[in-house]
Amino acid sequence: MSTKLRKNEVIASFEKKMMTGSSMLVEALKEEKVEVIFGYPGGAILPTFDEIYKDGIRHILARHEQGAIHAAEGYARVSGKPGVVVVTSGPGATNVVTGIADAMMDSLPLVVISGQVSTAVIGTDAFQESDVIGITMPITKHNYQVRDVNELPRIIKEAFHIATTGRPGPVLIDLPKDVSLETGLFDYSKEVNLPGYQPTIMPNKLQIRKLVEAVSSAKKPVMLVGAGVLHAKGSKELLEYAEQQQIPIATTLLGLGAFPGNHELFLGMAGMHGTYAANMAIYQSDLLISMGSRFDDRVTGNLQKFAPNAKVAHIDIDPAEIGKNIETQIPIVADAKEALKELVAQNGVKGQNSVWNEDLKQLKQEFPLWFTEDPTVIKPQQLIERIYEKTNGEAIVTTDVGQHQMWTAQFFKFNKPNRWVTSGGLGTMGFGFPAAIGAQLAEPNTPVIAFMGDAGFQMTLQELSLLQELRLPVKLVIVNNASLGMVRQWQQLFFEERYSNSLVPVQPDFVKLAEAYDIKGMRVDNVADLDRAVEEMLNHDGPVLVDFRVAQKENVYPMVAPGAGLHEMIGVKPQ
Ligand SMILES: Cc1ncc(C[n+]2csc(CCOP(=O)(O)OP(=O)(O)O)c2C)c(N)n1
Repeated sequence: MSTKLRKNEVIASFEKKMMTGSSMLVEALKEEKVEVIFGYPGGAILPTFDEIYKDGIRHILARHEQGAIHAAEGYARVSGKPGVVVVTSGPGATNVVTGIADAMMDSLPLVVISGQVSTAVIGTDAFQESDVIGITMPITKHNYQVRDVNELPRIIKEAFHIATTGRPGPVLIDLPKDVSLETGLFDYSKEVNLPGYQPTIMPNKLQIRKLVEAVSSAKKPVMLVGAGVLHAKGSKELLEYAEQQQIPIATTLLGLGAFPGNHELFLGMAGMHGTYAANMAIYQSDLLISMGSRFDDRVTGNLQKFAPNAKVAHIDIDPAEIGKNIETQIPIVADAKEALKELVAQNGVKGQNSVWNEDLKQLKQEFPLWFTEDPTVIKPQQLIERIYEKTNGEAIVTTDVGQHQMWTAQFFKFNKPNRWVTSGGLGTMGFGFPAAIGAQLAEPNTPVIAFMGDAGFQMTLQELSLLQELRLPVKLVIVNNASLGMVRQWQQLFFEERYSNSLVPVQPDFVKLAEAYDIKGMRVDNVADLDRAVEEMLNHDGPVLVDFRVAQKENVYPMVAPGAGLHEMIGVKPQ
Protein backbone atom coordinates (compact mmCIF):
# COMPACT_ATOMS: atom_id res chain seq x y z
CA MET A 1 0.00 0.00 0.00
CA SER A 2 2.71 2.44 0.95
CA THR A 3 4.61 1.50 -2.22
CA LYS A 4 1.46 2.25 -4.23
CA LEU A 5 1.10 5.59 -2.49
CA ARG A 6 4.65 6.51 -3.30
CA LYS A 7 4.14 5.49 -6.90
CA ASN A 8 1.08 7.73 -7.10
CA GLU A 9 3.03 10.59 -5.60
CA VAL A 10 5.75 10.14 -8.19
CA ILE A 11 3.17 10.10 -10.98
CA ALA A 12 1.47 13.19 -9.53
CA SER A 13 4.68 15.11 -9.27
CA PHE A 14 5.66 14.00 -12.79
CA GLU A 15 2.27 15.14 -14.10
CA LYS A 16 2.72 18.44 -12.32
CA LYS A 17 5.94 18.88 -14.19
CA MET A 18 4.34 18.15 -17.55
CA MET A 19 3.42 21.48 -19.06
CA THR A 20 3.34 23.50 -22.24
CA GLY A 21 6.33 25.44 -23.48
CA SER A 22 4.72 28.74 -22.58
CA SER A 23 3.97 27.54 -19.02
CA MET A 24 7.55 26.39 -18.74
CA LEU A 25 8.70 29.81 -19.73
CA VAL A 26 6.70 31.56 -17.03
CA GLU A 27 7.69 28.93 -14.43
CA ALA A 28 11.34 29.36 -15.36
CA LEU A 29 11.08 33.16 -15.05
CA LYS A 30 9.77 32.65 -11.53
CA GLU A 31 12.60 30.22 -10.78
CA GLU A 32 14.97 32.94 -11.92
CA LYS A 33 13.23 35.36 -9.53
CA VAL A 34 12.21 37.67 -12.34
CA GLU A 35 9.97 40.37 -10.84
CA VAL A 36 9.05 42.23 -13.98
CA ILE A 37 9.10 41.63 -17.71
CA PHE A 38 8.87 44.18 -20.48
CA GLY A 39 7.16 43.43 -23.73
CA TYR A 40 4.46 43.58 -26.34
CA PRO A 41 2.15 40.78 -27.52
CA GLY A 42 1.36 39.47 -30.99
CA GLY A 43 0.31 36.32 -32.83
CA ALA A 44 3.32 34.02 -32.44
CA ILE A 45 3.79 34.82 -28.75
CA LEU A 46 0.11 34.68 -27.77
CA PRO A 47 0.41 31.39 -25.85
CA THR A 48 3.08 32.96 -23.65
CA PHE A 49 0.95 36.06 -23.05
CA ASP A 50 -1.90 33.76 -22.09
CA GLU A 51 0.32 32.22 -19.42
CA ILE A 52 1.40 35.68 -18.28
CA TYR A 53 -2.29 36.51 -17.89
CA LYS A 54 -3.06 33.33 -15.97
CA ASP A 55 -0.01 33.50 -13.75
CA GLY A 56 -0.15 37.20 -12.93
CA ILE A 57 3.61 37.73 -13.32
CA ARG A 58 4.20 41.47 -13.70
CA HIS A 59 4.37 42.53 -17.32
CA ILE A 60 5.00 46.10 -18.43
CA LEU A 61 3.26 46.84 -21.70
CA ALA A 62 5.45 49.37 -23.47
CA ARG A 63 3.90 51.19 -26.42
CA HIS A 64 6.62 50.08 -28.83
CA GLU A 65 9.02 47.15 -28.55
CA GLN A 66 11.98 49.56 -28.65
CA GLY A 67 10.52 51.22 -25.55
CA ALA A 68 10.24 47.82 -23.87
CA ILE A 69 13.84 46.85 -24.46
CA HIS A 70 15.31 50.21 -23.43
CA ALA A 71 13.20 50.07 -20.27
CA ALA A 72 14.59 46.59 -19.62
CA GLU A 73 18.11 47.98 -20.14
CA GLY A 74 17.47 50.80 -17.65
CA TYR A 75 16.10 48.27 -15.20
CA ALA A 76 19.13 46.01 -15.64
CA ARG A 77 21.62 48.86 -15.36
CA VAL A 78 20.23 50.09 -12.05
CA SER A 79 19.18 46.80 -10.43
CA GLY A 80 22.09 44.65 -11.55
CA LYS A 81 19.50 41.99 -12.43
CA PRO A 82 18.79 40.76 -15.95
CA GLY A 83 16.18 42.65 -17.93
CA VAL A 84 13.61 40.34 -19.50
CA VAL A 85 11.85 41.21 -22.76
CA VAL A 86 9.05 39.28 -24.48
CA VAL A 87 7.98 40.20 -28.00
CA THR A 88 6.28 38.61 -30.95
CA SER A 89 7.86 37.38 -34.18
CA GLY A 90 8.64 39.46 -37.28
CA PRO A 91 8.21 43.17 -36.54
CA GLY A 92 8.10 42.57 -32.79
CA ALA A 93 11.51 40.96 -32.97
CA THR A 94 13.00 43.43 -35.44
CA ASN A 95 11.81 46.33 -33.28
CA VAL A 96 14.09 45.15 -30.48
CA VAL A 97 17.18 44.83 -32.66
CA THR A 98 18.48 48.31 -31.77
CA GLY A 99 18.08 47.61 -28.06
CA ILE A 100 19.83 44.26 -28.38
CA ALA A 101 22.75 45.90 -30.17
CA ASP A 102 22.78 48.63 -27.52
CA ALA A 103 22.89 46.09 -24.68
CA MET A 104 25.64 44.15 -26.44
CA MET A 105 27.82 47.22 -26.79
CA ASP A 106 27.26 48.29 -23.19
CA SER A 107 27.42 44.78 -21.67
CA LEU A 108 23.94 44.79 -20.19
CA PRO A 109 22.38 41.48 -19.15
CA LEU A 110 19.15 40.88 -21.06
CA VAL A 111 17.12 37.80 -21.83
CA VAL A 112 14.98 38.49 -24.88
CA ILE A 113 12.26 36.04 -25.81
CA SER A 114 10.90 36.45 -29.30
CA GLY A 115 7.93 34.54 -30.65
CA GLN A 116 8.54 32.74 -33.93
CA VAL A 117 6.26 31.22 -36.56
CA SER A 118 5.63 27.50 -36.17
CA THR A 119 8.51 25.16 -36.98
CA ALA A 120 6.64 23.68 -39.95
CA VAL A 121 6.68 27.03 -41.78
CA ILE A 122 10.04 28.43 -40.73
CA GLY A 123 11.88 29.36 -43.91
CA THR A 124 8.76 29.80 -46.04
CA ASP A 125 8.36 33.58 -45.57
CA ALA A 126 5.35 32.87 -43.42
CA PHE A 127 3.29 35.74 -42.04
CA GLN A 128 5.42 37.70 -39.56
CA GLU A 129 8.43 35.50 -40.04
CA SER A 130 11.86 37.02 -39.76
CA ASP A 131 15.18 35.31 -39.37
CA VAL A 132 15.80 36.74 -35.94
CA ILE A 133 18.57 34.24 -35.26
CA GLY A 134 20.47 35.41 -38.33
CA ILE A 135 19.72 39.07 -37.61
CA THR A 136 20.83 38.97 -33.98
CA MET A 137 23.74 36.54 -34.30
CA PRO A 138 26.40 39.28 -34.26
CA ILE A 139 24.67 41.43 -31.65
CA THR A 140 23.89 38.86 -28.98
CA LYS A 141 26.21 37.15 -26.55
CA HIS A 142 24.36 34.01 -27.58
CA ASN A 143 21.07 33.11 -29.24
CA TYR A 144 18.88 30.02 -29.38
CA GLN A 145 15.99 28.79 -31.45
CA VAL A 146 13.96 26.23 -29.52
CA ARG A 147 13.02 23.25 -31.70
CA ASP A 148 11.99 20.79 -28.99
CA VAL A 149 9.90 21.77 -25.97
CA ASN A 150 11.92 19.44 -23.75
CA GLU A 151 14.98 21.56 -24.46
CA LEU A 152 13.32 24.73 -23.24
CA PRO A 153 14.11 24.51 -19.49
CA ARG A 154 17.79 23.92 -20.21
CA ILE A 155 17.87 26.75 -22.74
CA ILE A 156 16.25 29.24 -20.38
CA LYS A 157 18.61 28.26 -17.58
CA GLU A 158 21.60 28.70 -19.87
CA ALA A 159 20.28 31.98 -21.24
CA PHE A 160 20.11 33.56 -17.78
CA HIS A 161 23.49 32.14 -16.89
CA ILE A 162 25.19 33.44 -20.03
CA ALA A 163 23.49 36.86 -19.86
CA THR A 164 24.56 37.52 -16.28
CA THR A 165 27.99 35.95 -15.91
CA GLY A 166 31.40 36.86 -17.26
CA ARG A 167 30.98 39.96 -19.38
CA PRO A 168 27.20 40.46 -19.25
CA GLY A 169 25.23 40.76 -22.46
CA PRO A 170 21.97 40.04 -24.25
CA VAL A 171 20.82 36.49 -24.97
CA LEU A 172 17.90 35.82 -27.28
CA ILE A 173 15.57 32.83 -27.22
CA ASP A 174 13.48 32.42 -30.37
CA LEU A 175 10.38 30.41 -29.45
CA PRO A 176 8.28 28.99 -32.31
CA LYS A 177 4.56 29.06 -31.63
CA ASP A 178 4.03 25.29 -31.90
CA VAL A 179 6.86 24.63 -29.44
CA SER A 180 5.26 27.02 -26.96
CA LEU A 181 2.02 24.99 -27.25
CA GLU A 182 3.58 21.53 -27.02
CA THR A 183 3.75 19.69 -23.73
CA GLY A 184 6.99 18.47 -22.23
CA LEU A 185 8.71 17.78 -18.95
CA PHE A 186 9.65 20.85 -16.95
CA ASP A 187 12.83 19.89 -15.23
CA TYR A 188 14.52 23.08 -14.15
CA SER A 189 17.96 22.14 -13.08
CA LYS A 190 19.92 24.39 -10.72
CA GLU A 191 23.10 23.72 -12.64
CA VAL A 192 24.30 24.59 -16.11
CA ASN A 193 26.70 22.45 -18.04
CA LEU A 194 28.61 24.59 -20.48
CA PRO A 195 32.17 23.31 -20.73
CA GLY A 196 32.93 25.77 -23.54
CA TYR A 197 31.85 28.78 -21.51
CA GLN A 198 33.88 29.23 -18.35
CA PRO A 199 34.60 32.92 -17.70
CA THR A 200 37.82 33.55 -15.82
CA ILE A 201 36.94 35.26 -12.57
CA MET A 202 40.05 34.97 -10.45
CA PRO A 203 43.16 36.82 -11.61
CA ASN A 204 46.49 35.16 -12.12
CA LYS A 205 48.41 36.20 -9.00
CA LEU A 206 51.73 36.40 -10.83
CA GLN A 207 50.25 38.81 -13.34
CA ILE A 208 48.91 40.89 -10.45
CA ARG A 209 52.39 40.82 -8.93
CA LYS A 210 53.77 42.20 -12.22
CA LEU A 211 51.28 45.03 -12.02
CA VAL A 212 52.07 45.66 -8.37
CA GLU A 213 55.75 45.96 -9.27
CA ALA A 214 54.96 48.24 -12.19
CA VAL A 215 52.94 50.51 -9.89
CA SER A 216 55.76 50.57 -7.36
CA SER A 217 58.23 51.76 -9.96
CA ALA A 218 55.87 54.13 -11.79
CA LYS A 219 56.20 57.88 -11.50
CA LYS A 220 53.13 58.76 -13.50
CA PRO A 221 50.48 56.08 -13.06
CA VAL A 222 46.84 56.58 -13.97
CA MET A 223 43.88 54.27 -13.95
CA LEU A 224 41.20 54.27 -16.63
CA VAL A 225 38.04 52.77 -15.20
CA GLY A 226 35.13 51.50 -17.26
CA ALA A 227 31.75 49.95 -16.61
CA GLY A 228 33.41 46.57 -15.99
CA VAL A 229 34.08 47.76 -12.45
CA LEU A 230 30.38 48.56 -12.02
CA HIS A 231 29.28 45.21 -13.44
CA ALA A 232 31.67 43.49 -11.05
CA LYS A 233 30.32 45.59 -8.14
CA GLY A 234 33.92 46.56 -7.42
CA SER A 235 33.57 50.26 -6.53
CA LYS A 236 34.44 49.80 -2.86
CA GLU A 237 37.58 47.84 -3.76
CA LEU A 238 38.51 50.43 -6.38
CA LEU A 239 38.35 53.19 -3.78
CA GLU A 240 40.42 51.12 -1.38
CA TYR A 241 43.05 50.38 -3.99
CA ALA A 242 43.25 53.92 -5.35
CA GLU A 243 43.69 55.30 -1.84
CA GLN A 244 46.18 52.63 -0.84
CA GLN A 245 48.38 53.38 -3.86
CA GLN A 246 47.37 57.01 -4.38
CA ILE A 247 46.65 56.38 -8.05
CA PRO A 248 44.64 59.05 -9.87
CA ILE A 249 41.48 57.81 -11.57
CA ALA A 250 39.83 58.70 -14.86
CA THR A 251 36.67 56.96 -16.00
CA THR A 252 35.03 56.31 -19.32
CA LEU A 253 31.54 57.64 -20.03
CA LEU A 254 30.02 54.37 -18.84
CA GLY A 255 32.38 54.09 -15.90
CA LEU A 256 31.06 57.27 -14.25
CA GLY A 257 30.00 56.49 -10.69
CA ALA A 258 32.47 53.64 -10.27
CA PHE A 259 34.65 56.11 -8.35
CA PRO A 260 33.32 59.04 -6.28
CA GLY A 261 33.07 62.12 -8.50
CA ASN A 262 34.08 64.41 -5.63
CA HIS A 263 37.21 62.47 -4.59
CA GLU A 264 40.53 64.28 -4.80
CA LEU A 265 42.04 61.44 -6.84
CA PHE A 266 39.27 61.70 -9.43
CA LEU A 267 40.33 63.40 -12.63
CA GLY A 268 36.98 63.18 -14.40
CA MET A 269 35.85 61.48 -17.57
CA ALA A 270 38.45 60.77 -20.26
CA GLY A 271 38.00 60.97 -24.00
CA MET A 272 36.38 63.13 -26.62
CA HIS A 273 34.52 65.37 -24.17
CA GLY A 274 36.42 64.41 -21.08
CA THR A 275 38.36 66.71 -18.81
CA TYR A 276 41.69 68.16 -19.82
CA ALA A 277 43.27 66.74 -16.64
CA ALA A 278 42.05 63.17 -17.34
CA ASN A 279 43.23 63.27 -20.94
CA MET A 280 46.59 64.84 -20.17
CA ALA A 281 47.13 62.33 -17.38
CA ILE A 282 46.63 59.48 -19.84
CA TYR A 283 48.76 61.16 -22.48
CA GLN A 284 51.67 61.77 -20.11
CA SER A 285 51.41 58.63 -18.02
CA ASP A 286 54.17 56.08 -17.70
CA LEU A 287 51.77 53.40 -16.49
CA LEU A 288 48.19 53.20 -17.73
CA ILE A 289 46.00 50.69 -15.94
CA SER A 290 42.76 50.07 -17.77
CA MET A 291 40.18 48.28 -15.73
CA GLY A 292 36.88 47.07 -17.21
CA SER A 293 37.17 49.46 -20.13
CA ARG A 294 37.71 48.57 -23.74
CA PHE A 295 39.70 51.46 -25.23
CA ASP A 296 36.77 52.67 -27.28
CA ASP A 297 37.75 55.16 -29.98
CA ARG A 298 35.79 57.90 -28.20
CA VAL A 299 38.13 57.38 -25.25
CA THR A 300 41.44 56.98 -27.05
CA GLY A 301 41.21 59.54 -29.83
CA ASN A 302 43.94 58.90 -32.41
CA LEU A 303 45.50 55.56 -31.44
CA GLN A 304 48.90 56.56 -32.87
CA LYS A 305 49.06 59.40 -30.37
CA PHE A 306 47.53 57.54 -27.44
CA ALA A 307 49.52 57.28 -24.19
CA PRO A 308 52.84 57.17 -26.08
CA ASN A 309 55.03 56.71 -23.00
CA ALA A 310 52.89 54.33 -21.04
CA LYS A 311 53.36 50.74 -20.12
CA VAL A 312 49.81 49.38 -20.42
CA ALA A 313 48.10 47.03 -18.01
CA HIS A 314 44.67 45.84 -19.07
CA ILE A 315 42.33 44.08 -16.68
CA ASP A 316 39.18 42.72 -18.27
CA ILE A 317 36.91 39.74 -17.83
CA ASP A 318 36.66 39.41 -21.60
CA PRO A 319 39.96 38.13 -23.01
CA ALA A 320 38.91 39.32 -26.49
CA GLU A 321 39.29 42.93 -25.33
CA ILE A 322 42.91 42.62 -24.33
CA GLY A 323 45.22 43.76 -27.08
CA LYS A 324 42.26 44.52 -29.38
CA ASN A 325 43.00 48.22 -29.78
CA ILE A 326 46.06 48.85 -27.63
CA GLU A 327 49.22 46.85 -27.21
CA THR A 328 49.27 45.55 -23.67
CA GLN A 329 52.31 44.70 -21.58
CA ILE A 330 50.47 43.39 -18.51
CA PRO A 331 47.33 41.50 -19.51
CA ILE A 332 45.07 40.32 -16.68
CA VAL A 333 41.90 38.39 -17.45
CA ALA A 334 39.68 38.58 -14.39
CA ASP A 335 36.62 39.99 -12.76
CA ALA A 336 37.49 43.57 -11.81
CA LYS A 337 36.45 43.18 -8.19
CA GLU A 338 38.58 40.07 -7.73
CA ALA A 339 41.56 41.73 -9.41
CA LEU A 340 41.19 44.78 -7.16
CA LYS A 341 40.94 42.60 -4.06
CA GLU A 342 44.16 40.87 -5.00
CA LEU A 343 45.87 44.18 -5.77
CA VAL A 344 44.88 45.50 -2.35
CA ALA A 345 45.98 42.27 -0.67
CA GLN A 346 49.41 42.30 -2.31
CA ASN A 347 49.78 45.84 -0.92
CA GLY A 348 52.78 46.84 -3.04
CA VAL A 349 55.30 49.52 -2.19
CA LYS A 350 53.78 52.85 -3.18
CA GLY A 351 55.22 54.43 -6.32
CA GLN A 352 57.12 57.71 -6.44
CA ASN A 353 54.16 59.59 -7.83
CA SER A 354 53.47 62.37 -5.36
CA VAL A 355 54.88 65.05 -7.69
CA TRP A 356 52.69 63.68 -10.50
CA ASN A 357 49.62 63.78 -8.28
CA GLU A 358 50.37 67.39 -7.37
CA ASP A 359 50.81 68.30 -11.04
CA LEU A 360 47.47 66.70 -11.89
CA LYS A 361 45.75 68.49 -9.04
CA GLN A 362 46.99 71.75 -10.50
CA LEU A 363 45.84 70.79 -13.98
CA LYS A 364 42.41 70.06 -12.55
CA GLN A 365 42.31 73.46 -10.92
CA GLU A 366 43.64 75.32 -13.91
CA PHE A 367 41.43 73.61 -16.49
CA PRO A 368 38.05 72.89 -14.92
CA LEU A 369 35.03 72.13 -17.05
CA TRP A 370 33.57 75.48 -17.97
CA PHE A 371 30.68 77.35 -19.52
CA THR A 372 29.70 80.96 -19.64
CA GLU A 373 26.40 82.24 -18.34
CA ASP A 374 24.16 84.63 -20.24
CA PRO A 375 21.33 86.47 -18.51
CA THR A 376 19.20 86.34 -21.66
CA VAL A 377 19.18 82.61 -22.25
CA ILE A 378 19.42 79.39 -20.25
CA LYS A 379 22.66 77.59 -20.88
CA PRO A 380 22.22 73.81 -21.05
CA GLN A 381 25.19 73.22 -18.76
CA GLN A 382 23.70 75.69 -16.27
CA LEU A 383 20.43 73.75 -16.29
CA ILE A 384 22.15 70.43 -15.62
CA GLU A 385 24.40 71.88 -12.93
CA ARG A 386 21.38 73.43 -11.24
CA ILE A 387 19.51 70.13 -11.18
CA TYR A 388 22.62 68.44 -9.79
CA GLU A 389 22.83 71.01 -7.01
CA LYS A 390 19.14 70.93 -6.17
CA THR A 391 19.13 67.12 -5.90
CA ASN A 392 22.48 67.05 -4.05
CA GLY A 393 23.35 64.53 -6.72
CA GLU A 394 20.94 62.09 -5.02
CA ALA A 395 19.22 60.86 -8.15
CA ILE A 396 19.37 58.24 -10.82
CA VAL A 397 20.09 59.98 -14.09
CA THR A 398 19.38 58.69 -17.55
CA THR A 399 20.20 60.50 -20.75
CA ASP A 400 19.47 60.27 -24.39
CA VAL A 401 22.27 60.78 -26.92
CA GLY A 402 23.82 64.01 -28.08
CA GLN A 403 25.13 67.22 -26.57
CA HIS A 404 22.93 67.04 -23.47
CA GLN A 405 24.37 63.58 -22.77
CA MET A 406 27.90 64.91 -22.75
CA TRP A 407 26.96 67.93 -20.64
CA THR A 408 25.23 65.66 -18.15
CA ALA A 409 28.32 63.44 -17.99
CA GLN A 410 30.37 66.57 -17.34
CA PHE A 411 28.20 68.56 -14.93
CA PHE A 412 26.25 65.95 -12.97
CA LYS A 413 28.69 64.41 -10.50
CA PHE A 414 28.19 60.77 -9.57
CA ASN A 415 29.38 59.76 -6.14
CA LYS A 416 27.67 56.39 -6.04
CA PRO A 417 27.60 53.48 -8.47
CA ASN A 418 24.68 52.47 -10.69
CA ARG A 419 22.96 55.83 -10.84
CA TRP A 420 24.07 56.68 -14.33
CA VAL A 421 22.20 55.18 -17.25
CA THR A 422 23.26 56.15 -20.74
CA SER A 423 23.78 54.58 -24.12
CA GLY A 424 27.54 54.64 -24.56
CA GLY A 425 28.70 52.20 -27.22
CA LEU A 426 25.85 52.36 -29.70
CA GLY A 427 24.80 55.95 -28.93
CA THR A 428 21.13 55.19 -29.37
CA MET A 429 18.79 58.17 -29.61
CA GLY A 430 15.45 57.29 -28.03
CA PHE A 431 17.11 55.41 -25.18
CA GLY A 432 16.83 57.89 -22.33
CA PHE A 433 13.11 58.11 -21.71
CA PRO A 434 12.18 54.40 -21.65
CA ALA A 435 15.40 53.64 -19.75
CA ALA A 436 14.21 56.06 -17.06
CA ILE A 437 10.96 54.13 -16.70
CA GLY A 438 12.91 50.89 -16.25
CA ALA A 439 15.26 52.57 -13.77
CA GLN A 440 12.36 53.88 -11.71
CA LEU A 441 10.78 50.41 -11.66
CA ALA A 442 14.08 49.06 -10.34
CA GLU A 443 14.36 51.77 -7.67
CA PRO A 444 10.91 53.12 -6.88
CA ASN A 445 12.14 55.33 -4.02
CA THR A 446 15.02 57.14 -5.69
CA PRO A 447 14.34 60.21 -7.84
CA VAL A 448 14.87 59.46 -11.51
CA ILE A 449 15.67 62.25 -13.93
CA ALA A 450 15.83 61.75 -17.69
CA PHE A 451 17.85 64.36 -19.58
CA MET A 452 16.87 64.31 -23.24
CA GLY A 453 17.37 66.27 -26.39
CA ASP A 454 14.26 67.54 -28.13
CA ALA A 455 15.01 65.22 -31.05
CA GLY A 456 15.89 62.05 -29.17
CA PHE A 457 12.82 62.37 -26.97
CA GLN A 458 10.67 62.36 -30.08
CA MET A 459 12.05 58.98 -31.08
CA THR A 460 10.34 57.12 -28.21
CA LEU A 461 7.84 59.64 -26.85
CA GLN A 462 5.02 57.13 -27.25
CA GLU A 463 6.09 55.83 -23.83
CA LEU A 464 4.36 58.87 -22.32
CA SER A 465 1.36 56.59 -22.47
CA LEU A 466 3.19 53.99 -20.36
CA LEU A 467 4.23 56.67 -17.91
CA GLN A 468 0.64 57.86 -17.72
CA GLU A 469 -0.43 54.33 -16.89
CA LEU A 470 2.27 53.61 -14.30
CA ARG A 471 2.30 57.12 -12.80
CA LEU A 472 5.97 56.76 -11.89
CA PRO A 473 7.44 60.03 -10.62
CA VAL A 474 10.03 60.25 -13.41
CA LYS A 475 11.19 63.80 -14.20
CA LEU A 476 11.54 64.37 -17.93
CA VAL A 477 13.94 67.17 -18.73
CA ILE A 478 13.96 68.24 -22.37
CA VAL A 479 17.13 70.18 -23.01
CA ASN A 480 15.49 71.91 -25.94
CA ASN A 481 17.89 73.61 -28.32
CA ALA A 482 15.51 73.16 -31.27
CA SER A 483 18.21 71.28 -33.11
CA LEU A 484 20.00 68.00 -33.49
CA GLY A 485 22.59 69.67 -31.35
CA MET A 486 25.51 67.28 -31.63
CA VAL A 487 25.09 67.03 -35.39
CA ARG A 488 24.85 70.81 -35.64
CA GLN A 489 28.03 71.17 -33.57
CA TRP A 490 29.97 68.88 -35.91
CA GLN A 491 28.61 70.74 -38.93
CA GLN A 492 29.70 74.02 -37.37
CA LEU A 493 33.18 72.77 -36.56
CA PHE A 494 33.94 70.43 -39.45
CA PHE A 495 31.51 71.25 -42.30
CA GLU A 496 31.83 75.04 -42.49
CA GLU A 497 28.51 75.70 -40.78
CA ARG A 498 26.42 73.95 -43.41
CA TYR A 499 23.60 72.96 -41.11
CA SER A 500 22.20 70.19 -43.24
CA ASN A 501 19.01 68.87 -41.62
CA SER A 502 20.07 69.67 -38.08
CA LEU A 503 18.02 72.76 -37.27
CA VAL A 504 14.53 71.57 -36.44
CA PRO A 505 12.02 73.91 -38.13
CA VAL A 506 8.94 72.87 -36.16
CA GLN A 507 8.34 71.25 -32.84
CA PRO A 508 5.27 69.96 -31.06
CA ASP A 509 4.00 71.85 -28.07
CA PHE A 510 5.69 69.61 -25.50
CA VAL A 511 3.56 70.97 -22.64
CA LYS A 512 0.33 70.13 -24.42
CA LEU A 513 1.80 66.79 -25.39
CA ALA A 514 2.45 65.96 -21.73
CA GLU A 515 -1.01 67.16 -20.81
CA ALA A 516 -2.55 64.94 -23.47
CA TYR A 517 -1.16 62.04 -21.44
CA ASP A 518 -2.33 63.54 -18.15
CA ILE A 519 1.26 64.34 -17.19
CA LYS A 520 2.20 67.71 -15.71
CA GLY A 521 3.89 69.81 -18.38
CA MET A 522 5.95 72.98 -17.92
CA ARG A 523 7.89 75.28 -20.22
CA VAL A 524 10.80 77.38 -19.00
CA ASP A 525 12.60 79.82 -21.24
CA ASN A 526 13.83 82.44 -18.86
CA VAL A 527 16.99 82.30 -16.73
CA ALA A 528 15.18 84.10 -13.94
CA ASP A 529 12.64 81.27 -13.70
CA LEU A 530 15.17 78.46 -13.74
CA ASP A 531 15.61 77.84 -10.01
CA ARG A 532 11.94 78.00 -9.22
CA ALA A 533 11.06 75.72 -12.11
CA VAL A 534 13.67 73.12 -11.18
CA GLU A 535 12.33 73.09 -7.63
CA GLU A 536 8.76 72.80 -8.82
CA MET A 537 9.71 69.91 -11.05
CA LEU A 538 11.61 68.07 -8.33
CA ASN A 539 8.90 68.64 -5.73
CA HIS A 540 6.10 67.47 -7.98
CA ASP A 541 4.74 64.23 -6.64
CA GLY A 542 4.34 62.39 -9.93
CA PRO A 543 5.59 62.36 -13.49
CA VAL A 544 6.45 65.71 -14.98
CA LEU A 545 7.85 66.90 -18.28
CA VAL A 546 9.67 70.21 -18.53
CA ASP A 547 10.52 71.81 -21.83
CA PHE A 548 13.63 73.85 -20.96
CA ARG A 549 14.39 76.19 -23.84
CA VAL A 550 18.16 76.56 -23.94
CA ALA A 551 20.73 78.34 -26.08
CA GLN A 552 20.63 76.83 -29.56
CA LYS A 553 24.24 77.13 -30.65
CA GLU A 554 26.09 76.13 -27.51
CA ASN A 555 28.91 73.65 -28.10
CA VAL A 556 30.24 70.83 -25.96
CA TYR A 557 33.79 71.62 -24.89
CA PRO A 558 36.48 70.66 -24.33
CA MET A 559 36.76 68.38 -27.30
CA VAL A 560 39.17 66.02 -28.97
CA ALA A 561 38.47 66.52 -32.65
CA PRO A 562 38.31 63.41 -34.86
CA GLY A 563 41.83 62.28 -35.72
CA ALA A 564 43.44 64.25 -32.90
CA GLY A 565 45.24 62.90 -29.86
CA LEU A 566 43.97 63.30 -26.31
CA HIS A 567 46.54 66.03 -25.67
CA GLU A 568 45.23 68.11 -28.58
CA MET A 569 41.93 69.14 -27.01
CA ILE A 570 40.23 72.27 -28.19
CA GLY A 571 38.08 74.59 -26.09
CA VAL A 572 39.84 73.84 -22.84
CA LYS A 573 39.29 77.40 -21.59
CA PRO A 574 36.49 79.92 -22.13
CA GLN A 575 36.83 81.50 -25.59
C1 LIG B 1 19.01 56.51 -33.61
C2 LIG B 1 20.06 57.54 -33.89
N1 LIG B 1 20.01 58.25 -35.04
C3 LIG B 1 20.94 59.20 -35.29
C4 LIG B 1 21.94 59.44 -34.39
C5 LIG B 1 23.01 60.49 -34.69
N2 LIG B 1 22.95 61.58 -33.70
C6 LIG B 1 23.76 61.67 -32.63
S1 LIG B 1 23.43 62.97 -31.66
C7 LIG B 1 22.21 63.51 -32.68
C8 LIG B 1 21.44 64.75 -32.38
C9 LIG B 1 20.59 64.59 -31.18
O1 LIG B 1 19.76 65.72 -31.05
P1 LIG B 1 18.94 65.93 -29.73
O2 LIG B 1 18.24 64.70 -29.35
O3 LIG B 1 18.08 67.14 -29.86
O4 LIG B 1 20.07 66.16 -28.63
P2 LIG B 1 21.17 67.34 -28.54
O5 LIG B 1 22.39 66.87 -29.25
O6 LIG B 1 20.58 68.56 -29.16
O7 LIG B 1 21.41 67.49 -27.08
C10 LIG B 1 22.07 62.65 -33.77
C11 LIG B 1 21.09 62.81 -34.86
C12 LIG B 1 21.95 58.65 -33.21
N3 LIG B 1 22.90 58.81 -32.29
N4 LIG B 1 20.99 57.75 -32.97
